[in-house]
Amino acid sequence: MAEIVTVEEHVSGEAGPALAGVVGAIAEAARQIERRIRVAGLHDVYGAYGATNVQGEQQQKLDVFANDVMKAALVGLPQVAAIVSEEDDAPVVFERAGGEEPMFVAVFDPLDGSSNIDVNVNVGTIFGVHQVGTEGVQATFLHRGLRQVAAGYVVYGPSTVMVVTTGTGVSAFTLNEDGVFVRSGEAMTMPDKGPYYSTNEANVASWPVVYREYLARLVGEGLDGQRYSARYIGSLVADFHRTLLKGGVFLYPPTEKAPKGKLRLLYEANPLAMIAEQAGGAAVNGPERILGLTPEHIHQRTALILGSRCEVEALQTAVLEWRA
Ligand code: AHM
Ligand code: MG
Repeated sequence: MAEIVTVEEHVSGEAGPALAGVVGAIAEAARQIERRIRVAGLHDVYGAYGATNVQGEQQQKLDVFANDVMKAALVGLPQVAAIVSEEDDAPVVFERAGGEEPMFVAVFDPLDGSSNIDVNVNVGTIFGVHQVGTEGVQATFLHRGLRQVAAGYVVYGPSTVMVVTTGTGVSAFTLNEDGVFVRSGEAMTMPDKGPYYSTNEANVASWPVVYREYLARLVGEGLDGQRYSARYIGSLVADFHRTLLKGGVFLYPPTEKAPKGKLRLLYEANPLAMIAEQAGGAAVNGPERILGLTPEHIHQRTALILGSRCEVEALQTAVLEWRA
């Protein structure tokens, strides 16, 4: 029988117990979120909560539940100095004594894919972890994605799977019958090129022309003779998870409604970009590498093109030529 390795044991082996404690707490929160989602129809947890978050979006009851669970899991850890959540206007900074131990900031989107929450379609949790440096906690919020010491996501679906990197490859953990995330994949790699593009095509008319031409190329002549098929769920985690396993490209370009892009740099784009790169893929905002961007504020939005190396590089090259 295969050896059973939990996500916390795995991360501890890769990056030490302090970081493993943070990832383990997120796994525990995900276990609780999964339990609530699994029986959501039996309880009064579907629908709107009645408030809007700082992004002006209506919060769903499950958004609020997931945010509370994530915060409760992390607040108790002495090595977590602060958290940044999509659902909270400002970072929450904890009073910590400090000392020799490493300290971390966790950034997360507690429940991503709000339009799919009420309809029994995949949703997810996305997280990144930064280590607090000598420059202090406040500066850590605006670290570039390159400085993440861990990143990952949980996709709640037919199976609930947590995908994690600490900078030495990508591993997957499947939630078992006992509520434990057990390692089910190691050294995961994304195909260099894949069969699918994943995007909200209803926005095409309001994309910059270079993105329209790129999409027309994927469905027309294709790349290197391979033409593409479409897959779009509308939950970033699920669309990315498929892209990681099967290859291809996810794109959320700038639109008229969201000229800087819709997705958030800190807790959506950066964690998935780190996973993509660690698996041999790539992530850009058009011209630039996502992980190299310096955030100006915690809820900053970005265009996001993410997936197999071949498709992402083709897009980046086209954008750079178009701008030249
Ligand atoms: P959310 O954080 O409010 O859930 O929004 C993010 C979601 C992503 O999961 C998904 O990629 C995107 O929004 C879908 O947007 P659209 O409905 O415009 O296609
Ligand atoms: Mg989100």
